[in-house]
Amino acid sequence: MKTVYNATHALHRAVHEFFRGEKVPAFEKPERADWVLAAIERERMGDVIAPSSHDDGVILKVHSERYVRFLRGAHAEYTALGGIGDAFPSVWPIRGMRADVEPTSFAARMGLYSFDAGSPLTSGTWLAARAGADCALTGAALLSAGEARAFVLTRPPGHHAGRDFFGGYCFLNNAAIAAQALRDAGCARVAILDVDYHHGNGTQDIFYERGDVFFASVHGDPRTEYPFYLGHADERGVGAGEGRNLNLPLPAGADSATWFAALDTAVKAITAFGPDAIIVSLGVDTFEGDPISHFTLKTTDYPAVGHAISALKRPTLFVMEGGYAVAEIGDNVVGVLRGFRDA
Ligand code: OKP
Ligand code: ZN
Repeated sequence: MKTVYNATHALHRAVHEFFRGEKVPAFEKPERADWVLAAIERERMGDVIAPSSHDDGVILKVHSERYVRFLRGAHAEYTALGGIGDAFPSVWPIRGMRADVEPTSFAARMGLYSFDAGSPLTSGTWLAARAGADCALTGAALLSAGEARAFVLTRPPGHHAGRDFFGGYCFLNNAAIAAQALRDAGCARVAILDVDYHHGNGTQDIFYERGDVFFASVHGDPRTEYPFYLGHADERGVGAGEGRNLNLPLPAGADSATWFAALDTAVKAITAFGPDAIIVSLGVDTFEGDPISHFTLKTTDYPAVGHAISALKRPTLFVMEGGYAVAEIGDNVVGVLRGFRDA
């Protein structure tokens, strides 16, 4: 299985985030990808390749033009205004306020295009995220060229980024970009299976009204878990997307058997949808030792995740999302990929 690796990921290196009233070292850090790459090489999972360059065409089908324009120049704009270090939003257009008028103020645009204050925007965020989109597009092209599987190893992650907003450490939605690329390359139907601990609200947002891309997610119940305001079981899609969104929220602390039963439900629903290709938003923050999540999977459980996904019997692109227990992240990711390959 080839790995498309974003070698420029470390350009995105947030210093702090806010946690329980304190500034703490950012959880989403470069070491995450370094450790996954080390495990890929140690376990001889296959060639590690660089992405090829793609224009913005597919990106602009899943993200709005004004959002992409903002993101590309945001940190330089912040610095020119005297901003120091990483940029954070501080004000948001909540219900009843205007999101259709793009303000001139930089602070106001930071809030317009984000939904939390936990996603530092750094000097290298755009370059790292844009290279990640190239990795996603390269991974999709591998599947279109006949590969049965591939892995996109990138950060920052993508599944919380919606059509015109960032948040949850995510800026460009790599999984959504790959799904759109596969659609454009001739797949009539694509399914995205999100196994990250956190609901992929951005991916759901992008495809909620579309019938051609099925989104299924197993995640911590948003009543108590981030991203809180989306991810409930009654969100089933609208219009052409009716019935094409499946949320399987589980209580924080859910055991592995419960989690695997939900995964099985998702796999059955995707099978019924009949996709031509699968994108897996692969977060391993379901791990028992994850510092910001509350499921209880063990390292020895991860091969069974890959095995369960292989039952879909479709070309499959794994895209890296979360996982913050750095010492174990490599073994957990490689476990999934190995379980899939060896099925
Ligand atoms: C991104 B992904 C921790 C609070 C949670 C946001 C979590 C984003 C997770 N300080 N902050 O889905 O793994
Ligand atoms: Zn997560």
